[in-house]
Amino acid sequence: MLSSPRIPERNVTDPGRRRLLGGAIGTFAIGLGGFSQTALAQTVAATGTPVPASKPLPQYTAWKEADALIVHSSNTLETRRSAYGSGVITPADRLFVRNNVPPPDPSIVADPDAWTVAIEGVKNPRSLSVAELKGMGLETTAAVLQCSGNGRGFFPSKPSGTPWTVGAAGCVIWSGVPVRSLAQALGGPVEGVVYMTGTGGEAIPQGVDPKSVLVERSVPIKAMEDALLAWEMNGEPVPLAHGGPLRLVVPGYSGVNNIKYIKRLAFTPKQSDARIMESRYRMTPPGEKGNPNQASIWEMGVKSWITSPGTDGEQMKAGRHMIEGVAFGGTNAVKSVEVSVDGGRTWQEARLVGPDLGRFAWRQFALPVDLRPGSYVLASRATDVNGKVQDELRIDNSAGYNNTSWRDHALPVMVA
Ligand SMILES: Nc1nc2c(c(=O)[nH]1)N[C@H]1C(S)=C(S)[C@@H](COP(=O)(O)O)O[C@H]1N2
Ligand SMILES: [Mo]
Repeated sequence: MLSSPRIPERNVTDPGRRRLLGGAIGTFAIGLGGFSQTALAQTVAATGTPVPASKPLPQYTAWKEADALIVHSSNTLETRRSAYGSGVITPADRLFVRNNVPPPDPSIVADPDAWTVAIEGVKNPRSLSVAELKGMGLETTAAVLQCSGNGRGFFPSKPSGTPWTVGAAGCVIWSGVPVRSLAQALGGPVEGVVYMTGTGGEAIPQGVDPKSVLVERSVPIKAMEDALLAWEMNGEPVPLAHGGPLRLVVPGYSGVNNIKYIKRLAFTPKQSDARIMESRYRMTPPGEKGNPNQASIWEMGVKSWITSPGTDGEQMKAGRHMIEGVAFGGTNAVKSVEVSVDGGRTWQEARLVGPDLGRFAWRQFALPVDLRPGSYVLASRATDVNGKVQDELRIDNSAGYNNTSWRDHALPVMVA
């Protein structure tokens, strides 16, 4: 068997990994009461990589798999690095959650077809229900959903915000009406339109400046070609936590542009003046304030990381291991992925595994390696179809956005 160079399509039988998910992580999932200091200390001693603690799941995500997630706060849940599994799609119950403000009342998903969205900036503007949208076009797109702060936890400057490492990302399948079909059905965008602007359906608290809390983002109008108004995620109605009843999906664009519970979709000559657009989610140099002249967080860069083995403190034994991970290129497909076991001194080409779900999805990669006892630094580096190689180093910025550094995502492991 081992002499065969073929890589199995999946690596579901790795007993070490199963044990970890059922054992060590299970201990933390009981909640803070069940948190075992001894187990954590042992894990740290074995690998130097602590398994982060977690809080109980917030009510609107109670259906999720607690063992697979790190709950940072009621509005921020991260997928554990060891919980991505070997399949290309991230199951809904393991997918990260990020809300800038608390989500709307769960009653909005009781009758999804009744939700309405106002379409503006077209020749014939009007409000449409989800039931009506369902008759106007259908497309299914697999796309990586990634928070722009994913990888913030690797910034030595410790920017404020959730210190996500790799788990504010997933690859999900969206079904809905293409925005381009919708725009066409309403007479097309009016003259002078430059942006597509989506507005979230969260209630604005009384006495608060709406611009300071409104989740409203503008993306270049060209993004309309691939965008969807989606009512299904991974084959089920979009759950409240992920933007149901209706979500704007802008494939290849950073998470914040994918507006949940969308109430308004407008074709606009200018960018939104909401704070989340004007001064936040910008590549702001350290120490400076955000402003509209700095690059907005739009398209994602080429990026990859290893998901197994050796993640979340998993102990590794000498012998053959399948190095596995995920790689994506934002709006471009991934062409190849290289893997290193010596921190990037030497690289070997990995195999792309499993179905290719299109340029916005991620690819799984795998490389079998024989590891003798010792210490290693496992790293991966993706290249997209345009030849753009994943960055070695992060670009410093005040909020810790867009970390695509392969060095930051490298994984030190001890093999016994
Ligand atoms: N209406 C609305 N849409 C939103 C947000 C929000 O707070 N409200 N958060 C954004 C951010 S910052 C991210 S990373 C993604 C997270 O999507 P998820 O919670 O489905 O994983 O949703 C985006 N869309
Ligand atoms: Mo985000």
